[in-house]
Amino acid sequence: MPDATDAAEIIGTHHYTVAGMTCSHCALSVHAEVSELAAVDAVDVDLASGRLIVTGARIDDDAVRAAVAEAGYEVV
Ligand SMILES: [Cu+2]
Repeated sequence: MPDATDAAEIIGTHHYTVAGMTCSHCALSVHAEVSELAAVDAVDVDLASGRLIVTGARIDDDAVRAAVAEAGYEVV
């Protein structure tokens, strides 16, 4: 973990929209898969809107997409 100053410079918040989530279990599955990514500090999934917000340093969009796909859903 970098020190606070470094972290403030590199941590970002990335917004995605996930298609196909229909219930809280879907949202939990997405949350669990994305949370496993090494660079991720925080994950917020909103079922109603399909919004996925991922916070962390050097978040890799392709890795997030792959994690969502692993859960069985798609970033649109
Ligand atoms: Cu579901």
